[in-house]
Amino acid sequence: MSFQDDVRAVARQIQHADAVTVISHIDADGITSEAIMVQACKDAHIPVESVFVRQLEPMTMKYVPEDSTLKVFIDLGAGQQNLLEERGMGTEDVAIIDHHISQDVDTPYLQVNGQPYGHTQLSAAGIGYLVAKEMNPGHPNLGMLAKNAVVGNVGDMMAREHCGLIGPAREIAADGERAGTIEIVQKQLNCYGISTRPLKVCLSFSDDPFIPGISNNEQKSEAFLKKLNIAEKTADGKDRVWEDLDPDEKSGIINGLAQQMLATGQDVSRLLAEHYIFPGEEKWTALRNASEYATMLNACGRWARPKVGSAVCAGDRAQAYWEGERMLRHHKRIIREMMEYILDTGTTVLSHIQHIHVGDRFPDTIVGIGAGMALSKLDYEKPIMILCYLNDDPDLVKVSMRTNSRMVERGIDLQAALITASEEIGGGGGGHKIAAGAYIPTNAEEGFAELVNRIIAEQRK
Ligand SMILES: [Mn+2]
Repeated sequence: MSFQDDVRAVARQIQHADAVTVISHIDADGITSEAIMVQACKDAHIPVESVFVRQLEPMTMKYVPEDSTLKVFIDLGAGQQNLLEERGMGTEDVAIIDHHISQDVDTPYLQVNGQPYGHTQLSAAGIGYLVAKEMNPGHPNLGMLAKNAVVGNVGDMMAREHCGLIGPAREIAADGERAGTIEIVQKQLNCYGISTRPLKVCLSFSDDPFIPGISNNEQKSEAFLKKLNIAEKTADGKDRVWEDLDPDEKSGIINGLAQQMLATGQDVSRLLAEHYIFPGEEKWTALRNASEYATMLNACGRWARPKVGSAVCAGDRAQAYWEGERMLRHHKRIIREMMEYILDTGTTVLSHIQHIHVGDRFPDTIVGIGAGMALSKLDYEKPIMILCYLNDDPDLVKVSMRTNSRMVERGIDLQAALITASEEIGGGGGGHKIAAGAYIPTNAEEGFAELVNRIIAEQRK
């Protein structure tokens, strides 16, 4: 079997279904995945409903209806096939579209997953798009589906490692470009917020790559722009954003930053990246480019309104869009408050990490993001660990850790550290080298930071 064979098999399973239930995850990849599958089913005249879960686990299985619909698990399911088996689901009841590590069970559920074929930079939304395209290659909404797929891939950090999408995900972006829904802009500054962030803010927030004298420094960013004679405001007094700049201004900034980096012996290989712009969306809105769009969807999901995000993906630019905008503003405000709380309270600094317990002040769904933001203002050499309580489970503490690319290059692997440490005390963890999380028993909280500190100390080169 090839990857394409798997795509085809899942597409056929869906096409033969009388009705479908899509079960998906609440982040940007999950939400775009759901939107893609719902659209594909609707266009094939298959009745479809959907369910979002924060995680597929014994407690959330109750949201998966016990009816005769085909259950399409997307962006989850591969690692939880035992739950499907325990439910008594057969191969004819299930199709799994996922990009997480698969778990072997006795029942050979139909699954399409890029992992075994080496497509490690292809998220669930990307695979969902390929299934939808296989269901109807001449799909009239292919451009819209491709756009959603690119948002999902970018939201799941598939463009991070190579400063752009690669492989099948890149081909999907090219499909969107052909359909006129996506504009791929090459050799742009590797930064976030190109459509809505004022220039100096956009520059000062970039920390991958870290630009000495610019990153984390809004005043110096402003001075840098002034030196290059780049106006910060438009004629009518609005803050200009990266997208507003003309090509000469963009290359002026890029050259200036490259010089600044080279002068201090920095590696400039991550300075440029590909941007994915959506020309059909309003300028100066979060929907205008893939990464800011993904943030809006994540905001909807993390504040328990994934269906709002889904409606935005399906094209709602009225009520759902306004609600999405509101969630995004709220999301950013709470994250800023959390960052300020961490900076005001201060972290406990150990030899190799720093940590803080925020109790139940902030929802566990945003603690990791707040950690990353706070770290950009703290000692970057010491990964930050944030502990918080869960409002629905007093027996567990959520642990979030963040570091940055410079420390990953020096050997830090937060995923490995948290898996080892949490398993030692009866918890569980996962994630990536740069960002990871774990759940640990509340009674094992004491001493956990010291345990992780020892592991991180051994990792440091
Ligand atoms: Mn995903």
